[in-house]
Amino acid sequence: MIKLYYHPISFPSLGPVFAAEAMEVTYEKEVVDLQAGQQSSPEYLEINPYGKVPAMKNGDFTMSESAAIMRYLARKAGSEFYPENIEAQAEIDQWIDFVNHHIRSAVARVQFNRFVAPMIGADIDESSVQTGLGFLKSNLPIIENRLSENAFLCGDTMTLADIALIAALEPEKTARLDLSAYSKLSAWLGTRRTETFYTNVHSHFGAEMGI
Ligand SMILES: N[C@@H](CCC(=O)N[C@@H](CS)C(=O)NCC(=O)O)C(=O)O
Repeated sequence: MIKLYYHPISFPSLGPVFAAEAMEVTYEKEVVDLQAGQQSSPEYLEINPYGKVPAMKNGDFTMSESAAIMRYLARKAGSEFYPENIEAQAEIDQWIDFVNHHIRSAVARVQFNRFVAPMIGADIDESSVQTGLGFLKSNLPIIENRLSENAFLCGDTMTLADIALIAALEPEKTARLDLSAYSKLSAWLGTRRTETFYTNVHSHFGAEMGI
């Protein structure tokens, strides 16, 4: 049985969980308690030597990196979320990379300083927040434009690229992101968050932690 190791407020680790749900993969999930340092325990380092979530175990096979895990799950399931056609895969890969490099990393800066740092008593770096918000201001219009032209990032149906985007924008509320300028994206996210693949995981980001 496929096991996904994750933490509910690690938005990178929600990508594989949402993907597994959306593709109806049979899996189980296990929370790695990041606050207790479980990611550095000898047992967990056996699964992911880099000490991060997410990770995946299927029999003797283990791996990490959210986007790679999502692709593995899709290939195993033979899912149309990552079709066999290599041009279709290339387009999905392009948008996964765009989302992870240009959106998720910017959200992470804002989320860390506005939400995680106060929670763990770390210093808040306001210049990092401004850098993150600047990246989002440059890059979210590209997503907005894409979703104005297509129902999903890569056309008419949902793919792994959309799952990556949904996961990347999970901290919308906790990072106090203002997405109101992006009406298509906001409506799109609102709809996605009512869908079974999402509600099977949680009602909203942070719900598991009482946030
Ligand atoms: N590139 C990785 C990022 C994973 C990552 O940064 N995970 C964080 C949580 S969001 C983590 O496990 N941090 C624990 C630590 O560094 O101790 C992916 O996409 O899977």
